[in-house]
Amino acid sequence: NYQPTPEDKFSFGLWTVGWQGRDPFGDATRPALDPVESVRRLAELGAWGVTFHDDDLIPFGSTDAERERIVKRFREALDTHGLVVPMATTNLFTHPVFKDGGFTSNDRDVRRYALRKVIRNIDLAAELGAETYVAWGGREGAESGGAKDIRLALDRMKEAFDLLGEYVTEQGYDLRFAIEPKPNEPRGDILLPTVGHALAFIERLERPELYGVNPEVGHEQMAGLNFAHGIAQALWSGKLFHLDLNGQNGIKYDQDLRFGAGDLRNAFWLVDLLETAGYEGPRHFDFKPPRTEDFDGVWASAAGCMRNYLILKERAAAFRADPKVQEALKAARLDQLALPTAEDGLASLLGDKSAYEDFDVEAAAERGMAFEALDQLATDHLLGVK
Ligand code: GLT
Ligand code: MN
Ligand code: MN
Ligand code: MN
Repeated sequence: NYQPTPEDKFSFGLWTVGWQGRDPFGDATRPALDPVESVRRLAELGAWGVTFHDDDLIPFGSTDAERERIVKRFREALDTHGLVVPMATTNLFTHPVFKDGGFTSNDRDVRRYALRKVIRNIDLAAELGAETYVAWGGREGAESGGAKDIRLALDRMKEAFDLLGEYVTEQGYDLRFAIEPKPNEPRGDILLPTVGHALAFIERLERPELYGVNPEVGHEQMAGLNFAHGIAQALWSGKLFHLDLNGQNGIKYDQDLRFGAGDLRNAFWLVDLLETAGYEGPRHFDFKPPRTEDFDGVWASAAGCMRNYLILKERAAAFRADPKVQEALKAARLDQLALPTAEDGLASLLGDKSAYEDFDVEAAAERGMAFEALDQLATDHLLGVK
C-alpha cells in the first residue's frame, strides 16, 4: 500500500517542509516550523532521516549557549522519534555577506569566514553521525563577465575543498563531501553548473576519493539535461554519494516540486536505475511544498514524495520482470551492448575482414532497432495498464 518504512531510507531537509514560501515576488505564506515538529511529523509519515543546514537548526547569530540548548533538544527529538541524520550542509547563501559567494567571493575575508562556518557545522555533522556533507555553491558565480576570473575562482574553490578534506582527515571523521551542481539561480551563472562539471572538478582535488556529487533532479533539467543519464554517469564513476529528489517541468526557474511531479517519465527511469544499479545511499527529498499550501498541504506534499517513489519502484520492478519486456530488450539488442566490442584485441579487429571488407553495411543499416515497442511497454507499465 506504498507505506514508507525506515528501510526505504527516505530523508528530508529541514528546509523543505520548513520552507515558508518566500519567493522573489512574495512574502512568506506559512509560519516558521519548529525543527522538532518536523522530526516528529516526518517520522510519523515513515521517513528515516532528516538533514539540515547549520542555520535551519541553529538560527544565524545564536550564542553558544543557545546553540547547545537547540542541539540538545534536536538530539532528543531524533532519539524519541528514531530518525537519523545522514547528511548535513552549510548555508553560504542567505546572509548578505555571501552576496558574492563563500568559497569564491572576491573578498578574501568572506572566504575565510565561509570556511570557518563550514568547519563549525562539520563538527556538528560528525557528532550527529552524518556520513555525507553536501556543498551547494549557489552563490559561487557571477552576473557579469569582468566581475569574476573563473579560473582564479576555481583555484579558490579547489583550495576550499582541499582544506575541508584536510580537516576531516585530521579529525578522523568518517565524512565524505557531495558537491551539488546547479546551472543558475540565485546567481546568473553558477560555477560547477552540471554533474559533468563537478565530476571533472573533483579529479583536480588533492584527495579525490573524499568527494562525490549530490545531483538534484530539477537542477540538471534546468540545464536541459537528462537526469537519469547524469545519475548513470555518476554511478559509473563511483561518485553518487547522495542525491536530491524532486520534480521540475523543463527549462525554467528551479521549481523544487514534490518527487513525481514534473517529468514523470524521467522519474520512472531514475527509480529503475537506482533500484537496479545497487545504489544504497539515502533517497533524499529536496522539494518545496508550493506556497499555495497550508501545513496540511505541506505534509501531503512530503508524503507524496515517498508514495511516488514507492509506486515508481513497483512499476519499474514489474517492467523488468515482464517476459515481454525481456524479449523486447533482446530485440533492442541490449544484450549486445553488454558485450565488449573487441575482446579479441586490436590486431584481431584489424585482421577481421567480416568487420569491414566483407561487412554488409546496407543490410546492417536496414535492421530496425525495435526501441519503440520497448518504450511503449515501459509506458504501459508506468501508467499501470499491464
Ligand atoms: C537550497 C538549494 C538546494 C540545496 C540545499 C543545500 S539549499 O535550498 O536550492 O538545492 O540542495 O544547500
Ligand atoms: Mn538540492
Ligand atoms: Mn532546486
Ligand atoms: Mn532548492
